[in-house]
Amino acid sequence: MSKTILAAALAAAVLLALPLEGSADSQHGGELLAAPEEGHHASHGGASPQVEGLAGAWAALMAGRDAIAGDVESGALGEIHTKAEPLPRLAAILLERSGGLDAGKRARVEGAAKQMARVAEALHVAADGGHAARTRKALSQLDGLLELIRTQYPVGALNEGSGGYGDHSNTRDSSPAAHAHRATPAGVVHVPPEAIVHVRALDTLRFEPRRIEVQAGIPTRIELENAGAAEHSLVVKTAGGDRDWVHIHVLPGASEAATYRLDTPGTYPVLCTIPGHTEAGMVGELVVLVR
Ligand SMILES: [Cu+2]
Repeated sequence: MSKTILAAALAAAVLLALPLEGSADSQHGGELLAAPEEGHHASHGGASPQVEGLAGAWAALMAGRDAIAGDVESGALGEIHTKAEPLPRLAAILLERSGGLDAGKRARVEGAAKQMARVAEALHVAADGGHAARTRKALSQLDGLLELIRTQYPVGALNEGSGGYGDHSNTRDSSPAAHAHRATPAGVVHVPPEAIVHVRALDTLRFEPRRIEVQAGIPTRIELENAGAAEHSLVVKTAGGDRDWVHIHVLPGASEAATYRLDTPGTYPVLCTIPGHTEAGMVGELVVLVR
């Protein structure tokens, strides 16, 4: 990787970061979605969840999701109905607090917030009917919506104590804040990259290039560009397989990146973890070279 290319890429990233701050036209974001029906929730005795700010709304959504996932995992479907019910309202609250997003991203959050009602309904119908497999499927749809929502925000905007809007490049970091509902990929570091690797995800369910190389111990920015119309990810598991070493998820037409330092030389499988993609051959190789 030449230093010139690196410098140019970093300069571009800085330029891309600038427009974000001023893009808010948008104390009107909250009007896009009708106010939730409080009475409906009151009838189930549910108190309003305490949610403060954008991060609070997101945390409440994720807490709800995790509670449901725990029940799905243990097969205790009895309370999923109650747990799923606040989700659409929480998504509406999140949207109301998303005035800083540009119109396109806010529209995507709005769309996902609307679908949240349908998915919450599917969850509770499946759970009430005792259909574990259908409940699981609805949960994965919920996860898809949450992921879609998450990726509309700059890094940190959904996490408390962070800088919020305006301090990010347009190519968002898939680092810890961005993957708040997952474990942080083990290889992520927060230092300036010394090299860049660019990978394209194609709708032919291929990575291009299929083989990527990084130098052991060198902080390397891994960029994943989605050139297709489907979601894709680039995931490398740790040697033990229990964690993601690298995990970048990217929506259609977007690019995502994070800086990784991978210290253990070797050749590791790369997977796209979007359902069906690995099976269809969307795999590759990550080679960590000895320095
Ligand atoms: Cu894929």
